[in-house]
Amino acid sequence: MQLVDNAVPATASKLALLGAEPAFQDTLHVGRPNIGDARRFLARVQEMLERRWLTNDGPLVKEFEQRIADFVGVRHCIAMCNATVALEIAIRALDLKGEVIIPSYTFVATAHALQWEEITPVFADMDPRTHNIDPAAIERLVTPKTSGIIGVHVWGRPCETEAIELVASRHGLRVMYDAAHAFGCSHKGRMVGSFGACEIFSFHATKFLNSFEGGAVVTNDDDLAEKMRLMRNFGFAGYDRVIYLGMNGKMTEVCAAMGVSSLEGIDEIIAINRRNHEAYRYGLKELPGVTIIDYDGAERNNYQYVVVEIDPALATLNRDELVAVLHAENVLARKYFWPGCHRMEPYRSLQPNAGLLLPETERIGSRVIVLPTGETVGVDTVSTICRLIRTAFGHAVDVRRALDCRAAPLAPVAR
Ligand code: T4K
Repeated sequence: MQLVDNAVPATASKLALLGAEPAFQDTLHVGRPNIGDARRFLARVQEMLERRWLTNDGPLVKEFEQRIADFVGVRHCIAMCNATVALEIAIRALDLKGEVIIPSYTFVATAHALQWEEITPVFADMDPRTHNIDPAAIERLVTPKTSGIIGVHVWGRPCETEAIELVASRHGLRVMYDAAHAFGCSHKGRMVGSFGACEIFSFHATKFLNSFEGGAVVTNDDDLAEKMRLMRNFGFAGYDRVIYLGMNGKMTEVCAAMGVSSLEGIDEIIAINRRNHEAYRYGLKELPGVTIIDYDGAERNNYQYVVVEIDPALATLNRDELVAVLHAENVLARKYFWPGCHRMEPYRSLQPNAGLLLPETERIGSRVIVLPTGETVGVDTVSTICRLIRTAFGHAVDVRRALDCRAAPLAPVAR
């Protein structure tokens, strides 16, 4: 593996922000889809077209569900059109009401799924060591209106499920997990997907395992599974019989074809992600104020997110300055999950003081940067990105001056 030489930052003039050509001609994205074996996918699509069964619980969806359930080791998998709808259906099937406690540090879909069901998301602070919801913060937010908790396994690193379920049992609350990031990960040797009443995966194009758009609810609860299966299809329990308020949450056959093909290549994708993660760790080693978040080597991980924390007290540039440097190089690094759900609408207006109880979410949220990885990113690319980061930190004064000039209003033209 060719890795970056940590010792030698290039000269400042090599940075696009300071006038050089961008290091990359084509934009590097966080979330560039992994395609896997396109021929196998296309063969499945051809068969699907010949079968003329395109959606509504077709054979590819059934196969995808069975394979996911087997992989995770649960009794039921109900595939859906995306994880947001899967969250909504699960929330309704669990009969959550009133207030539900969730982290603010998550993709806004977790909060929206509740608000859409007219349930108030109550934002709990994170544990800064894990970026996951802090069980002690949950306990402090329980009120007579609280009906449940949705934990989010941020970056695929599992929540403290034991502590969360203890709080839940003390207060009689239901627990479910947004496992959008955590397919293929384990917690204490048990696959994510089998915790709480149910868990939700996302197979969106940007996820390491993708079905274009897609998601799934997995559960060991037979009754809950049956209810969600019907709710996914308008609540139909037979040709002319509707027994629940349902919606259209179905996964299409073409999405399932992509999902099955992706699943067949999962080991290769994880190996690539892991290799890239290690290359980033090596490339950013011992850079003051820069920490790459780690995965527990004793567990199964998908390594789909390369997450770096920049400590403004120790690093020569802050997170936003580094993002500007990388964007100028066509590296579209992302500030997930900035600024936190509580600062997004409608929560910002509905709960204007929520931030007062979220100091760690605010602090960590302003430090995190997510870097590109996946099938389209090779170790040479990782080396270049790390070298750019080292160069920027090594020439912070020049970088800051260039950013100040860009921000300054144009001086009036002299006559
Ligand atoms: N819960 C959690 C914790 C989640 O993180 C998510 C989704 C959900 C629930 C909801 O799951 P779904 O309902 O989506 O199944 C992206 C994804 O769209 C979103 O699925 C994901 N989390 C989130 C973390 O990332 P954006 O708004 O950042 O997407 P966007 O359009 O900026 O795309 C990201 C990058 O990927 C861009 O630079 C472009 C690139 N890209 C994207 C697509 C779709 C490509 O190169 N090709 C593509 O086909 O949310």
